[in-house]
Amino acid sequence: MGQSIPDTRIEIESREEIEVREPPMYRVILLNDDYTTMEFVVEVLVTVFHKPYDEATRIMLNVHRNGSGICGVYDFEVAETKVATVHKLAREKGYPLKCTMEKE
Ligand code: TYC
Repeated sequence: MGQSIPDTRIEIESREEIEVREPPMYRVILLNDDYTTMEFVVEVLVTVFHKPYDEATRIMLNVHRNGSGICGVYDFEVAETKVATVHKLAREKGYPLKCTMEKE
């Protein structure tokens, strides 16, 4: 009759908590001014925000009438790059066009 070996095993609880939150998203907002041409704003909406021409025209007129308007919703890096691109293109043409971003 052998001596019984004491059970020294321990139970390891390996419960990992996985982060499942979505990354925050940012609205990119175009602001109205009195100097930037309507054509340039439409061009920006088509080339930077990939809007079809008719939608770009609608967004531009909405900004013109209401003072500001949403161009799109993106993650932080994309939104930041779009804002910087709009400002760069506008400054190259001497327009004061402004664009901002806000967390959703
Ligand atoms: N208000 C400008 C004009 O009458 C047009 C314009 C629209 C400017 C939208 C900026 O974000 C803007 N020429």
